[in-house]
Amino acid sequence: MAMQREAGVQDFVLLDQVTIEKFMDNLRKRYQVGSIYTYIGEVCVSMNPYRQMNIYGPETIRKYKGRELFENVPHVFAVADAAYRVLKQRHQDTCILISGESGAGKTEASKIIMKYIAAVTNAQGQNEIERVKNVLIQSNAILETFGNAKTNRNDNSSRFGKYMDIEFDYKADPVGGIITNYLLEKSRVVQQQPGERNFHSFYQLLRGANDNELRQYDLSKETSKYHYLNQGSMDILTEKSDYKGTCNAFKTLGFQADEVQTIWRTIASILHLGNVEFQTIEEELVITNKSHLQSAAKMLQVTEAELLTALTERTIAAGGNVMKKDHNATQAEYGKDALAKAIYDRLFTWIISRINRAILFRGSKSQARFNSVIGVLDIYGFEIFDSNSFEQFCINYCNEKLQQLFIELVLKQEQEEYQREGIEWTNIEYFNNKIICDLVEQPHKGIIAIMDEACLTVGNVTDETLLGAMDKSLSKHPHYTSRQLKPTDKELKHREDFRVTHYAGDVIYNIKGFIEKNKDTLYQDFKRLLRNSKDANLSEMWPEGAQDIKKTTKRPLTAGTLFQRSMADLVATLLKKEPFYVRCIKPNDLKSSTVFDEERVQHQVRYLGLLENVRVRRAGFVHRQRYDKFLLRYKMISQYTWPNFHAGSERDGVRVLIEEKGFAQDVKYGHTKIFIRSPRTLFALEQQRNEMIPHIVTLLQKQVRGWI
Ligand code: AOV
Ligand code: MG
Repeated sequence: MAMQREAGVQDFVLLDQVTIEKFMDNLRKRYQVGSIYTYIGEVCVSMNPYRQMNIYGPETIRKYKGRELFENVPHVFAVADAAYRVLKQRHQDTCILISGESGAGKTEASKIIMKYIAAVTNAQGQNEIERVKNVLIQSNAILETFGNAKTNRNDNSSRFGKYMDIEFDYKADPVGGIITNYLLEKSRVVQQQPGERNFHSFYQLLRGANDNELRQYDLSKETSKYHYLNQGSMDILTEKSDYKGTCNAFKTLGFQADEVQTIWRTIASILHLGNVEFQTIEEELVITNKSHLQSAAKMLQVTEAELLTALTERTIAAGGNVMKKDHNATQAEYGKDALAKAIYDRLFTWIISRINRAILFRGSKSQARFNSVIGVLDIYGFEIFDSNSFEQFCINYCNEKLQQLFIELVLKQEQEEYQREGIEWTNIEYFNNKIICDLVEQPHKGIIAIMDEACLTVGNVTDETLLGAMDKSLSKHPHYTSRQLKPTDKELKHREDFRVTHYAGDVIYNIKGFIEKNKDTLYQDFKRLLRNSKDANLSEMWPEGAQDIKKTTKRPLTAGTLFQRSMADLVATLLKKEPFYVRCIKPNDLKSSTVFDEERVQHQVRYLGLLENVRVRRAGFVHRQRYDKFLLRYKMISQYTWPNFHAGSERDGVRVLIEEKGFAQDVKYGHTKIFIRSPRTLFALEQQRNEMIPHIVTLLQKQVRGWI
């Protein structure tokens, strides 16, 4: 059993000294015996085991249900239970924030948490609640199929951010939910780095669908035939069974047959589009690979002529006149890729809206009025690749925001609790990454603002001019530098390179493509084309295609600004809830279940601020508990409080017990809670309690016998 194999201390606050060496020793010792979870107070540190662990079954779930954190060995279940108990007992919204770099185990943790919540709710077995639970769990399969891909850091890397609110009724049963998604890395649809793949969905369709289905989509099984799939890795993962899983999940979620058809047809259309090529022959734009053009049109339910026109010319409205302008091969190629990316992005958002429709509660109205929610946040982790672009910039900024939240809340929470309870408090120093968040998001001065300005400038603004503008305003910023500013820096190899010193490490970004990706424009012709598709579902994804061409439209917000706003909304949502944390750590870069890479792990421990976290926790008090709970747990160890204390309040009872046992020097009495400073006291209390239990049991047995 897990109990016997536990090594080291279960909570880092119990270390005899808080040093990086001791911290690492404990983490390593525990990891080596398969104890992947360790606490820092209520924060759960999770090491990715890279193997199936036998610790998520029904029996384990039963052990954690309704229990306090310290009653069992550390587990992410205990955190889920704590968040759930706060919701149930106090009707307070909670959220579970899962962080860590790419491949550290966030998505797995989020699924484990959802599985736990599903398992401990709906004791009465109500049908509608059971349906909602299934939908919540099954939605993951669909989200991963369309939003995850193999990267060089993780075979199943989330390429979008996900925040899910699970809504509970007054009995604390789940009655619904809503998913919010953040910026999908759509550039992956048309291009992948060496060793990486496109989104799982494409491979699932090609390798999982039967011959009959493939014929419908004009597709062949060979992934190498498709340009959008053959640039990166050809690895085969578990597509065949996954395709079935995805199809089953569509069924569970009540997707209609025509909706599922639209989805797979759209995926097929993208593969065909990818194989359409353009050439300029004698100054004429010519399309090669006509059969793919034909198939793409068929899948999108538009005519071949319409698609051809949209791909090769552009409508321009100027001064009330409408004109046509032919593309050259480069423009046509660019437009085609932009179209493929946009189609996939719209499809993904549409699928999520359909999932959200399915999670809506369909039972009685009174029950649907939910009481409180648990939010689960699973984002794309911090990542550094050989080549980093706008997408990595957004992803890493998102991680900065989450780290900022952790810093603020962990400090704030502690401080507030001490204040609330009337206890003195000493401050602990932290590296505050607010300076990096500001570097990115500050109005007028931040990178996003500078990018926007470049995108709004009329005329020929290139990525190089953008970089020049950034260099000019940010040259003195301690977390920013570039090739131009530091020509001697060997790591900054290209003229277009700039470096941001993130909380989790240095990342060198290449400015190429930033302007295009930030503008994120798609020719109006494409929007009209798809709006006019005979496929009603597809048409629904393109509402703005119905707009009159002559009407001038407001310039849409840039991708950077939209992302920044969505991050601000997310933070605002999270701040309203009581947070719980899971801090995921990746043991090595080899996906190995045995290697504990000292350097890599230590780096993560440092940048996650875990040591400071322990210090804050210890500088204050390692343990705090409400007087009533404390008395209930330990009253058997004192003659004054066993079996009941009658000589005053619960607080008085606790004081009497503590004084009798000689711990008075080590505790402080807050207004509602007792605060214990040293782990030793807690241990001593626990030990004495353990010693008393057999006596109490015998005593009770005698009593029972007496009654019989
Ligand atoms: P991530 O979500 O943190 O990365 P994942 O949750 O996808 O990372 O984990 C990566 C891989 O590690 C999984 O596919 C599993 O093989 C393995 N793994 C993680 N946690 C566990 C666990 N508890 N038990 C067994 N295997 C596990 V990213 O989405 O790339 O930031 O963007
Ligand atoms: Mg993930």
